[in-house]
Amino acid sequence: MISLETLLYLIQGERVLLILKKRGLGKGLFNGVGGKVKPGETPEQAVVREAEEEIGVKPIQLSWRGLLEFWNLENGQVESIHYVHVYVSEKYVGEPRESDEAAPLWFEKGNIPYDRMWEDDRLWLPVVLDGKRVYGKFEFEDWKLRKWIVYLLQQTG
Ligand code: 6OG
Repeated sequence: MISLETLLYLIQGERVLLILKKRGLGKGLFNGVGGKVKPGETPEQAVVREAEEEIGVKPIQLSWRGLLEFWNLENGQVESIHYVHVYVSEKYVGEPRESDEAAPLWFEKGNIPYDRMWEDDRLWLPVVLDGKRVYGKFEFEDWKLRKWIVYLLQQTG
């Protein structure tokens, strides 16, 4: 199964909004807002829809910050591949609120709870929060991170 997904980090000054996922993939972990891109949607449209659904906020300016590939292997076989477009937004309408899916919480950029997040996040999120763009490929075997590579993308314009 190959799926196209999104991740969004809302930023307010030195703070970042994470959500505690209450169900689905990554339940019990902090992550950005996001989910699968539906047929007919662009990743930007999907991430705006997910922000509205998960925390009741409408991003009005998105900055594309990277592409991540997550390869999940089980018993040596590729089970799923997730292509995830990453965005940050400093401008949005509404106040983050809890939903069935997610509980939002602000963190200082220097105090991100990496020990309660996916193992890959500490490898690329600091770079994104530093204003840069990344490409990363991460191979998980039985949900443990086994191999990874992260490139810093050249800034154009
Ligand atoms: P739903 O299936 O809940 O969308 N996602 C990951 N995020 C991180 N940081 N690391 C991973 O490594 C991830 N795998 C998936 C993408 C799943 C959400 O979880 C993200 C989506 O925002 C394994 O609709």
